Amino acid sequence: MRASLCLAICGVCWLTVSASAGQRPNIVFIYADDHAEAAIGAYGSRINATPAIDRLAREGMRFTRSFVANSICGPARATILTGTHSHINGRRTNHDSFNDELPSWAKRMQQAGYQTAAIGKWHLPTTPNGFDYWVKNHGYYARSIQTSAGPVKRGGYTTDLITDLMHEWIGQRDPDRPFVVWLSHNASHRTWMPPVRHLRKYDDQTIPEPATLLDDYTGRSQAAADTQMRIARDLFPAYDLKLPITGDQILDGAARGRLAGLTAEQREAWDAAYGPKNQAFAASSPEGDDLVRWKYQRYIKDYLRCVAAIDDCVGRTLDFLKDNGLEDNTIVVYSSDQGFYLGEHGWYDKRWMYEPALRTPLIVRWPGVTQPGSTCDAMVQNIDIAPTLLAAAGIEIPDTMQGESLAPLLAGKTPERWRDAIYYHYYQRANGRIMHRVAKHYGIRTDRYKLIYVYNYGDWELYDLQRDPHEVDNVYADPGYAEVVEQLKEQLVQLRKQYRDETGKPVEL
Ligand SMILES: [Ca+2]
Repeated sequence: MRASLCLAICGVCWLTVSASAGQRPNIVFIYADDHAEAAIGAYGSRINATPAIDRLAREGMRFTRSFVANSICGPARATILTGTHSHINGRRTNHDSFNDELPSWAKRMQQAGYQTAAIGKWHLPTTPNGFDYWVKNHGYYARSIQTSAGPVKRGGYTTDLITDLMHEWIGQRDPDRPFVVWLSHNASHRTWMPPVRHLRKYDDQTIPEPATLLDDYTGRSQAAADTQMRIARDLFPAYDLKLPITGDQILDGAARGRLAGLTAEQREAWDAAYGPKNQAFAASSPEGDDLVRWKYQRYIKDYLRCVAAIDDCVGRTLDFLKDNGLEDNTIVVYSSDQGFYLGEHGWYDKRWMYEPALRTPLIVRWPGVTQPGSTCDAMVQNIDIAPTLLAAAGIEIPDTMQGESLAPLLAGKTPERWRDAIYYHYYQRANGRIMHRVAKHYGIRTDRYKLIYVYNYGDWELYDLQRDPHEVDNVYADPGYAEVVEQLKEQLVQLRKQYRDETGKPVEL
């Protein structure tokens, strides 16, 4: 009550009160991987239910316009830590270095007396810095984990395992000092390996298809059609779709390795679940659009089974906090490193600046500050997370951070001069053998429009999101939008200047 009242007067005095009151909040930051808003009940999902994440939304604030700066895993994590765009922190692609010298919320909070932990997927080329305890874990089924204290033999389904590790870490903390833990899931990343308990979930259902599953990319940059992440063509039979390994498929080795990580008991359950489904597929032998639809069902059901496990773990964590008397003084954040294509434009994966991948869920429950069941329509971006965590802890925000604290928004107070556009830049064209081949591009998204520059193709795309929410009608060359194009280009130039991005080809006005 005191915090929100003070925020209404001024953000700075609130920070002072919060820090001096000696009641700095704990923070549990749950970070999924590739979890699209379209697969969250609170965001209006048509395809699944997420009761625990929805509970968090009912008890906190849901951001309806939450975006990323660069829609891919490693770069998103670098942005989250440092509050900077990719060209500033160096991690522009999953293969670039990361400037660990930059201030991060973890380092600042550790210095300020917080107990800090990072548990789960790390995906940066550096050793976790600013964390008292860390666990690095990649993949769905674990036999061992890498920790700050050395390797530990501990197995299980990763989503469950890292949640247990977080609860254990919180349980053994010093209760006299606040804590912050970043729980970073591998789920629901490719190759979508569900837990045994959910292997048959959705078996008797047909998941609704998105409107653009059979998109033909007419009117857009050739780069869209050149993209190699089509459900129809680019999912690998064994690696992605869990069809039998026949020996003549690319990535069979990886598929075998993945299954080798299962225990005998898990493997038995796995084969019992997929075996009959694969036999039915072989017997029906769908072709053409029917085959695309079959692939979509196989893909989306496995994806949603992985999401179901995340949701289970969010529920367990909310219960854990309540049962341990931590609910009232712990901020809980749910977000993802980016969104994902769940069949929109015929795609899986992320990268392109279209809405399903540009958006990312963001839900925050801050007892005494966020109004339960509230929503916030302000444009926010993942560069804002680091300043927000620091503000919540009453710690000064370093001027290297390019985002803004969301603390006023969380208290229901939108500052008079909040941003009216976000800037985006994607850099990673190829990705090893799994060639997504998404062209480098940057762009601007305002409340109504999105302008994208696919600079190595020399192509521009403009979408009127109000009229064309599915982004299939590129109106860049439409004379009726000439003025809009001109204004957006000027604004884009300003954003590139503001964020000091001189990478990629400049905008020609
Ligand atoms: Ca990701």
